[in-house]
Amino acid sequence: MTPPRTTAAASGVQQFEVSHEVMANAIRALAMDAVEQAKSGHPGMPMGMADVATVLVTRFLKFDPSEARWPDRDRLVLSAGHGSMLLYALLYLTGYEDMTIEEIERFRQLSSRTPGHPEHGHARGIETTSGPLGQGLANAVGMALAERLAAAHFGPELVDHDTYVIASDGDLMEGVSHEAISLAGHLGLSKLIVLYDDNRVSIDGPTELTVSDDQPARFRAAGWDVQAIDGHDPARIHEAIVRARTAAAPSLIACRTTIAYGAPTKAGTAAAHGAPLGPDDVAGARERLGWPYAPFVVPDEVLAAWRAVGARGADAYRGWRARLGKLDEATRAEFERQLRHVPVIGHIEDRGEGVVAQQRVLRDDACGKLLDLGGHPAGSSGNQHGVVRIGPARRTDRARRPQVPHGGRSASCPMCPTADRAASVSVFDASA
Ligand SMILES: Cc1ncc(C[n+]2csc(CCOP(=O)(O)OP(=O)(O)O)c2C)c(N)n1
Ligand SMILES: [Mg+2]
Repeated sequence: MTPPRTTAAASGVQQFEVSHEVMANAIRALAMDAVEQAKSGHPGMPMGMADVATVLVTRFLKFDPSEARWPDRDRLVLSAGHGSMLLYALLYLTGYEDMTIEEIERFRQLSSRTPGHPEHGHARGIETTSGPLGQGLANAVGMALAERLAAAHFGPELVDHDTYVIASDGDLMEGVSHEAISLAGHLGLSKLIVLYDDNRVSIDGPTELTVSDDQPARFRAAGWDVQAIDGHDPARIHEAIVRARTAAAPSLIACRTTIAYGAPTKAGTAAAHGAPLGPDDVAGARERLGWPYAPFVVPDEVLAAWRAVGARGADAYRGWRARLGKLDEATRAEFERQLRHVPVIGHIEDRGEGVVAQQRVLRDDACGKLLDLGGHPAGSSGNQHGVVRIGPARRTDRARRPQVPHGGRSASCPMCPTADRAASVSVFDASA
């Protein structure tokens, strides 16, 4: 089959020469071929979510593969880490240097950049390690919160990005996701968008075997904006993301999909969750999807269309660099300090009783300086403001950890690494 040359979706938004369907099929083919070659992996999820991912990445995601750590890039977190080939295919197709076709061919092999579940640091573009279900979503809530805080400090010229999460049934079953969903709703993290692979299939069969939660209702109850769509309809996916990006609350888009979309016998079944499709279903999927190419071959025009998507972010990156360059020196230094997680050090005045400051500061007795905790130090409820009390310097060796009262934390100054010089510093609740 020759890939269709036109394309424009009903909404008139798609501008590429290769159709949405063909671009999504490139993801499906790479996923099924890589899993087949490795003789292990999860082809179903990438094949099911290929349409959603294609709409998101080709039309919305702000990123630049040659500047993978651009601080103001949109984050894309694959919480359903078992579907790692979805992410690896996207990184390869959009042109991240680390993710070559050879790495895709070495999926799940020792020392490859393409382990079974994504590992942060193995290849640029992998925002966080995921695999333990639920955690990616929780990490993403943290990322969205970090964006909110940084934007409040530095303004939208410098910090203005969205955090997208691809999550599966298993992610939403995990308790950790519940707490994270609750917090995101409470804080109104409106730039967080969860694309839920609502495929009604999990590891052992239909989800009805194990879970009866009304997931959209659960998110609604936590204050989220919720939509439910056909996850194979590009126009609906597009509309839903447009709405989610302007919603005043975090957004859940429940995308009804078919696991292993295109596979003749395994689509829609748990058999496609975590095992190769097998040669018959792979051949059948090639036929059904209209993808006649050999394993790991993405035709030049299809790859070029994907690479054009990757190249599109360079202008936005350059614009951001220019704005960064116009900052005054102190603001820029502070921005860079926060990016590098370097603590603030500064002298403080002891106001007697050992109570010296409220929130965000720690003093280390060994050097008499303040450490920036970057948050509420006592970690307690709103009416119990954290305060710092400077105690006598104590040894902080393994045998004798400093006593930390309920609601407190202790820390040593990173500038004073010698164990017997490092003072213990406790953070108490003011009300304690
Ligand atoms: C915390 C945690 N528990 C168990 C697993 C093992 N596990 C991997 S995938 C999966 C089921 C996932 O089902 P679903 O999320 O619906 O994915 P799909 O079959 O739709 O791809 C499980 C239980 C895991 N990865 N993490
Ligand atoms: Mg599922």
